Amino acid sequence: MARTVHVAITGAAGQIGYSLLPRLASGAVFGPDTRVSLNLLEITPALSALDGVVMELDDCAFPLLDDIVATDKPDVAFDGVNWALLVGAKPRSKGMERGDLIRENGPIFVGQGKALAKAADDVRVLVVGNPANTNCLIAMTHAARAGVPGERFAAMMRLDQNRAMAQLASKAGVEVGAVTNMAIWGNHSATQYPDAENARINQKPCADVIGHVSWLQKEFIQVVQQRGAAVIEARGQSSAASAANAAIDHVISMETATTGDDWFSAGVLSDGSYGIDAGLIFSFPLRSDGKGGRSIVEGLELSDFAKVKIDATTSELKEEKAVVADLL
Ligand code: NAX
Repeated sequence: MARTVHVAITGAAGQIGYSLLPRLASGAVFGPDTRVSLNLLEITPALSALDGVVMELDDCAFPLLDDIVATDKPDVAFDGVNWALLVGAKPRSKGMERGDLIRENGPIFVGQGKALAKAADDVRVLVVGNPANTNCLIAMTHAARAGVPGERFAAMMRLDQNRAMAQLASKAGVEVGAVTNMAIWGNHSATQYPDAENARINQKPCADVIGHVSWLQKEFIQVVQQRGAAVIEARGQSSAASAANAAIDHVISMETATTGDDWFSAGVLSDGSYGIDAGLIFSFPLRSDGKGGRSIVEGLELSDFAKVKIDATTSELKEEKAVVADLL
């Protein structure tokens, strides 16, 4: 009998959910030999919209899709799941400061962290809802008290990684697959540091191929940091298809052993690597063993330029942590 993977998705009636669910259910993530069962969590007022999403999933007639549970109860949504994709959160409204958003969304992740105690023993969690790193810290803290190890949690940085790879490929005039070793350091915010110094293009140092250091140190970093805002400006809504795609890439990277000497980026609990304060959810370059385990890639060179950038994003994460101290 085929294996069944149980996946919870929060905020399932939202725009990222709409792009994410069909790809999870189609077999594009866990492969053609794995059945998928979906537990969809929404707030009560969005349950009717969620019914419509469930109807559409039914109408796709995905052969690999087992049952679908639609609920407004975290305990039900997380019951027995192997993966929990925590997408649901309020987006920032006009005029809202980042600190206000943290205070609005933080409490969601207290309750969901506690409810993750109901998940399967092998659960892996990806936090997408913003501010993703700090929300991840909150959920991880409460889940850890219920016995779920902190290493199971990650905040999504894959969209930033993919954006950075696309920019480098375009500048170098190569296929995006030629770009590897793309580390994003720090927070999923405008302080993140996309690291062109350690990135490679066709296995060569990226700077040797692009040969335009001032572009790599200025425009490249700014474009990646501001890409989310640029999409909102152009589309009138925040990134959704690319965000769903990034969530899928993250899950696949965790489910597959990392090959060669490549890596991928995600926000994980700092153990003090690279001098980053232990206890922050910080984006590092990672390798996966394909069995749910992952490790931080150690020993990368960081220039003085990189260290200044990394200090700035670390400071922001420390400030965010202080803002939610009472939720931890
Ligand atoms: P939408 O507003 O379209 O959908 C969010 C959904 O979450 C809504 O249906 C809402 O009812 C639901 N929700 C709110 N509170 C909930 C709760 N307590 N439990 C369950 N569901 C709840 O937003 P969408 O565009 O889908 O974005 C979702 C989140 O992803 C936002 O916080 C957004 O800022 C964040 N993003 C994170 C990215 C990343 O790279 N980490 C990139 C994309 C995106 O901006």
